[in-house]
Amino acid sequence: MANQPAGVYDHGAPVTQSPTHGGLTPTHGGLAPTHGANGLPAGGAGPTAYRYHIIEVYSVGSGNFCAYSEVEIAETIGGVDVTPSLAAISSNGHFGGLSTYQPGNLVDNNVDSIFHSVDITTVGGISRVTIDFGAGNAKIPKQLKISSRNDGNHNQAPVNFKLRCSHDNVAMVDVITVTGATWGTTTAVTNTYTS
Ligand SMILES: [Ca+2]
Repeated sequence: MANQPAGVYDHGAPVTQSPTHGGLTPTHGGLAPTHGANGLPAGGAGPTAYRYHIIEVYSVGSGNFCAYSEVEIAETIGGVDVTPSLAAISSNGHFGGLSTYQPGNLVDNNVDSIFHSVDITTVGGISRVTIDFGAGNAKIPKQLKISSRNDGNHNQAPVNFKLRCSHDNVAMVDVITVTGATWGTTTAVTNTYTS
């Protein structure tokens, strides 16, 4: 610098540099995204676990009341029922507000205790039972079993219904859709559905 006139500087030939991260590849390479928009599964992403499992019933065999005795959910076909220890199961209305008809009766492994809805025409035509597995305890909805009542009103069992699932109880995805379920003419029939 001392030998150069003021205001003139020799910067030398331009230096060609490669990017400083040269040679490094992304560390997440090969991982595919497991979720689509809104946290719901992208097509073909494989089984997804959900905190909320919701049974929505749109029609029953007879009348305007929906009643059934048991719900079981398993994470694999033929797998263990994950519902019995549940503390959080709710509905959009059970008959008379009576404990005899509360939704918790669906997960007590007893076909003699039932969930019995309010008149579904008073709740938008949908009886909804929501199972909340709790934060950090999401379950894969692979298999659903529903059992009808163990008495003469067994034809109150769901005919058109869905198992819907959600991470936040707001955005729902239809997991199982059943149209025209049949329950035979006997009591406490168990039907099995898979996703
Ligand atoms: Ca029961």
